[in-house]
Amino acid sequence: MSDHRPVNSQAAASARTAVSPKVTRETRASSLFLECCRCFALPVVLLPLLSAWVVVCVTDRGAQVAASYGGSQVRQLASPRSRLGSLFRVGQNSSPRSGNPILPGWYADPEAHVFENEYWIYPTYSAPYDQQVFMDAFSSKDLTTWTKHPRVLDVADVHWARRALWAPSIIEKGGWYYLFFGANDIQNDTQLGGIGVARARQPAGPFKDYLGKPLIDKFHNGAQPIDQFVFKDTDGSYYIVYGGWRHCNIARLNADMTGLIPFRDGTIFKEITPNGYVEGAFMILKDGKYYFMWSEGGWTGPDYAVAYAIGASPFGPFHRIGKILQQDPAVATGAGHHSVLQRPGTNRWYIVYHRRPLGETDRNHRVVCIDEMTFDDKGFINPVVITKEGVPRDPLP
Ligand code: FUB
Repeated sequence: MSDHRPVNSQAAASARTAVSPKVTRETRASSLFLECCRCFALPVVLLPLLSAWVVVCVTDRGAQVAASYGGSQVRQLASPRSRLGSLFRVGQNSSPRSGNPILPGWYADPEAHVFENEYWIYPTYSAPYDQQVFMDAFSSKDLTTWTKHPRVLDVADVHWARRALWAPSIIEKGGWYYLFFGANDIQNDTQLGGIGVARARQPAGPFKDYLGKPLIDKFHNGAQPIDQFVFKDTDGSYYIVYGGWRHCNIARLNADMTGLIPFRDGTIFKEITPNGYVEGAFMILKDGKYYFMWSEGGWTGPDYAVAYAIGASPFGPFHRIGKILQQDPAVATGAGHHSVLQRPGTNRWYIVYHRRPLGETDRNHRVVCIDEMTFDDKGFINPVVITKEGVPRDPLP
């Protein structure tokens, strides 16, 4: 075992003078070698460590730059350090989403509104025609949690309606909510049925038959009297746009919603059918332009879809621009018969529509979904991306 106790310098000096010159030369050489090793060892060991540190820093910075363009997904993949930060931020900032479908059960043809500071959806109960004898409504404060209002309309309160209650459209005027509905799926002018009106003091109903008979009970211009959409124009006029069997008409409603006012040329129904139109008419007015939308294809199949046109007035002419909503084989099929909702006071637009779960063969299995709808900088509607996640929570005050 060697002794490492310190020695005094005098003893050390006499010890040095006691050794031979050869030994001294060897000793000097070996201590020179050791000195060199000390000098070079430090960089040799430190250099790789230093390089590794530089690489980590540069990679992390690159990841941060990428993240600012590409979002947290890029950042998560690029750097473990960033991944922690990103997960934390997502957890902190993300709101719950609506998910899709947003309503429980089988429903179709949803019309969405904001009434009395709540979101409302009025859909068709999707079932065999003889079971479609009522309508439910749904309300929400934030698009994610929905309250069901059962049987806001029931055929028991509409003596001429007995089945196929379809595609509600609703407007508020003068403290009344007017709910327009299709009933009976008439196939010709001898059958009783068509488009009726019911009204209530609250959006949750109960809605009672207003006219005691249908508002439109015949085929005009080939249009089956179903699938109505009612809206107020900028001059205060109210219009009904409607029609099945590949024809679409527009007519003007009178002030108390009890009848239709002839146009200047004496006609009551003007056909505005665009190319490809099948049913499910809907219209919005944005930046002075009338966006007319409709459903194409067959509602029982996967190809059901929504297309649109833009016109300078509610009468068009409407030239088909293209599809905005359709199936995505990875998400759902038969996406169609929609409505559009603008979050009041914002530029956020939502499309509310029905679609069919993947692999579903029952023609009535339709579910109500919501996704974002956006416009490009020229005002055209961007194709909707249908999702399973739906939209973020969007609370009303
Ligand atoms: O839901 C009944 C009918 O199916 C609607 O009237 C059509 O538009 C189609 O969605």
